[in-house]
Amino acid sequence: MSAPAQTRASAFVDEQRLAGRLDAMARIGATEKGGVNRQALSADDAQAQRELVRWGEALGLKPSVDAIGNLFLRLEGTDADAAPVMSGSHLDSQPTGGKFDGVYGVLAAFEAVEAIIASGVRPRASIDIVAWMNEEGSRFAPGMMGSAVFAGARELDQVRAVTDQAGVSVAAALADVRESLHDVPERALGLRPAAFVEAHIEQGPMLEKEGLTIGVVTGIQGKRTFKVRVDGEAAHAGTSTRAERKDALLAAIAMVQALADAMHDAEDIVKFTVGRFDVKPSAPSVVASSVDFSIDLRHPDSDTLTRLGDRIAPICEAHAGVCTVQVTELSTAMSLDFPERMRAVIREAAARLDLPHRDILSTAGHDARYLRAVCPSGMIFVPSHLGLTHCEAEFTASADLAAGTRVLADVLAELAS
Ligand code: HGY
Ligand code: MN
Ligand code: MN
Repeated sequence: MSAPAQTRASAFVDEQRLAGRLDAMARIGATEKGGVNRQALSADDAQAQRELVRWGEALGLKPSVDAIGNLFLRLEGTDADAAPVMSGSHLDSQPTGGKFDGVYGVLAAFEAVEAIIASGVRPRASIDIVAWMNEEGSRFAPGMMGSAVFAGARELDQVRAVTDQAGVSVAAALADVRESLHDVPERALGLRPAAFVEAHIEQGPMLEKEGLTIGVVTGIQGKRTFKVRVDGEAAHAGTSTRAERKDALLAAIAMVQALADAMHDAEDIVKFTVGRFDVKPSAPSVVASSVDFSIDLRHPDSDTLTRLGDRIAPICEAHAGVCTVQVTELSTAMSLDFPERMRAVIREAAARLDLPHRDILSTAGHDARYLRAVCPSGMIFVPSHLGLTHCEAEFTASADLAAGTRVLADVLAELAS
């Protein structure tokens, strides 16, 4: 029997307070066009984490960080032995990211906990608000490093050794961020939560198109990421003949075109993206000596994802010509479903609040992917205007953000009771 409406935590969610915190975070790493560039383990990321810790301590929450840079704020429950319920997302953004991707889930969890405190209900299990390290994977690839190491899906030292394009390692960047959070105690890796719930913007047009407020996320489509290195030979643009050239750029272009043709499906379900394409030495009068490019391949059907992903290396090799090519798979994540029990808790909370909702598959990736392997997990979506995301025009109405937070507050209160 759930609590009557007037005492439910959702009744204490404050839309303006949430909007104020989102605006404050949006100022950290703000871009000129109204978005954010707050990449993982940057000074802006550190500043956002410090701000979150400051807000948390003002609320009496206990901050901690783990060895891979995940940040936690704990509301102590009455039963210290009970596994905590966790909720959150990520503070890091894409280089020209929006003001809501990730940070909404962290601040919705924060607002939900503040509402639970205001409701006067002391949860039995502790509730941990979490900001996962490097979900986006733009500075350090692949993404979701924090949640993957937390869940034991990636090895700590292997992740700490990854470097960005300037040659800075995760370990070195982590040390800088840790320094700025030097007064925050460390917690051990390997803790297993009782449950995890992530609120997130849909990053697609469906909820808005159908006039709905809440998405009960059924699962996440599969994703495989690769990096491709094409090596040729630098040569003079005026003196070297076509016959003697080893032009890495022309070989890489042939590979990308052949891959795009192979991944093309009439139903437009396959998502094939080359987002990064770095030419060296990138000089107008020098034939390209090397090209590094990224591949992000996604599909809801795991067999199709496997079949298409396995074609990538052979296609690159077949179009290398006189150059050489090396294809490295960075991450392999098959499609997954969230447990029906978690979907039901979210669906019932939305229904109790009279919020129009539907089941929805996530075509974007989220940290909940890794938590799903270690505890019952679920996700709550709110609409994205025109589905715009991973761009500065990303927008979600304040009332929708608050509605998703109300659902989250009741779900967390129920799971932690
Ligand atoms: O790429 C993704 O799906 C996530 O938004 N980082
Ligand atoms: Mn995200
Ligand atoms: Mn994202």
